[in-house]
Order: sequence, then C-alpha cells, then structure tokens
Amino acid sequence: MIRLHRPAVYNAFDRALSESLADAIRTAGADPAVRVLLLTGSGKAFSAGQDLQAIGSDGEVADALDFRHILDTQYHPVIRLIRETPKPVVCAVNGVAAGAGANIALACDIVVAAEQASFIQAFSRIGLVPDSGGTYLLPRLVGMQRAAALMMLGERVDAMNAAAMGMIYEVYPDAEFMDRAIALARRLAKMPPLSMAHIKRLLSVTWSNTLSDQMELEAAAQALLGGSADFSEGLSAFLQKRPPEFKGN
Ligand code: T3D
Repeated sequence: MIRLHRPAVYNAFDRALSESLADAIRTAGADPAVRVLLLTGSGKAFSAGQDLQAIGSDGEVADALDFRHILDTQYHPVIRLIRETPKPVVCAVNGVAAGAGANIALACDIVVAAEQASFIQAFSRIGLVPDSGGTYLLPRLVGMQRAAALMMLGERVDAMNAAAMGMIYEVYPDAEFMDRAIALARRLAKMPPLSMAHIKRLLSVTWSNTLSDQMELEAAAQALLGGSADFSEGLSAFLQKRPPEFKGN
C-alpha cells in the first residue's frame, strides 16, 4: 500500500512527496512479489493537489514559477508511471481529492471512494487549468458536458455522484472503506498477472484506435496468453472445479 502522508496540509504535493510517490510506484512496479498497487491518503483527505503554501515559499511569486518544469518533473512522471506499470493500480480515495490530487486518482485503473470522499477540479478556482492528465481523463470518464462544467465551475462532486456519473467505480461506507479497498486489492492480486497487464495495455490504447485495430491487438494478446501457463491453470481449475492459482507465467 502506498499512503500519501502530509495530513496537516491535506496531503498536498510538494516536490518531496511527488518524487517519493514516483519512487514508490517504480519500486512496486518492478518488484515481482507485488501484484497490485493500492494508493490512498492519510487523515481526512486523499490529496489537495499542489501545495499552495510551498509555492512562493522560496520568495518567488506565483507568476514567475516555471509551472511547465514543475509539471514535467513532479506530476507527469507520476501519471505516466501509474498508466505504464503493468500492474493494476487501485486508488482508495479516503477524503477530498482536489486539483492534481483528483487527477492522480483518476489516472488509476480502479478508483473506489469512501462515502465522505469528494472530487474537485479546483484549478479554475485559482486561475489555472486542469493538469496532470485531467483534460484527457475526465471527459473520457464522464463525457464532455460534465467534464466542462466540473472543470469550469470547480465544483465539488461527492463520492456517490462521482460513481453515478462513471468517474469512479464504487463507494464504500466510511466504516468499512479501507477493509473493502484492501479486499478489492487482494482479489486483484489473485487474478492472472499477464491478463491484468494486457487488459491495462489494451484499454490504454482503445481511445485512439479503430475497432479493427483494437481487435487485432486483442487477437495478438489472446494468442500470447493462450500459450501461457496461467491459461492452462485457469482452464484446469475450471474443469476440476477448484480455485486457480496463477503464477504470472
Ligand atoms: O505546476 C504547478 O505547480 C501547477 C500545478 C497545479 C496542480 C494543482 O493541484 S492546482 C490546485 C491546487 N489545489 C487547490 O487549489 C485546492 C486547495 N484546497 C482547497 O480548496 C480546500 O482546502 C479543499 C477543498 C481541498 C478542502 O477544504 P476544507 O474546507 O475541507 O479544508 P481546509 O480547511 O481548506 O484545508 C485543511 C488544511 O489543509 C488547511 O490547513 P490549516 O488551515 O488547517 O493549517 C489548508 O490550508 C491545508 N490545505 C488544503 N489544501 C492545501 C492546503 N495546504 C497547501 N496546499 C493545498 N493545496
């Protein structure tokens, strides 16, 4: 489990937090013993996005900051690592997710939230545009109209509404939230790793592909997985009416 831990500032990102998040994803992604990543936050919030107190703390004024450099070096690596790791990344949104915090959550493969959680595309409230992949991810999840309204108005969406509009997968009662998020991660960890990796890869390119191209990719992946030990195990387990034990080969 990867837990964002700067609770006094609602887990807002400074350079140290974004770099340690990137390191944690990179390390877990490369560890063969890790089959699923679970990302959550400490305390009341998931993350309030960029640490607005850190901006300017070194004497610079906000309009002199190199936002491009901050995005290129702090946020984009995190989003790319989440999308490119071949393992499922579950985001367990424990509280408010605002700004880049919301979009890091939306970049994850499966997003679940506590009832008390909420999502805010807070950027326009302070005169910025959504970043960290938000303008790519949100319209694809909820449609253009809702994405435009949520981004332009910077409105808070509660967890139930986020699930109703397809922004996230499921909402759990606050008291059961972490147990259920962990149970979901454990279920995913028992799934065949090669299936997980190829599903993730196929979904990541589907938005820019034709149906025909996508079916070609599916067929190539199926041909590969059809020869895998995990497929033999899945088939045997089905025929023998026992739970499968997938090894990732
Ligand atoms: O390249 C670049 O750098 C640009 C990149 C931008 C990426 C972005 O993420 S821009 C968007 C930045 N985030 C925001 O604008 C959100 C700011 N926060 C809020 O709007 C609110 O705090 C929340 C809606 C998230 C939560 O509201 P509420 O009322 O539940 O809590 P609160 O009282 O406002 O905040 C609690 C504490 O967290 C408070 O500290 P205190 O007063 O108790 O000592 C507050 O200052 C701190 N906090 C919340 N958000 C941030 C923060 N501190 C630093 N940075 C924050 N973003």
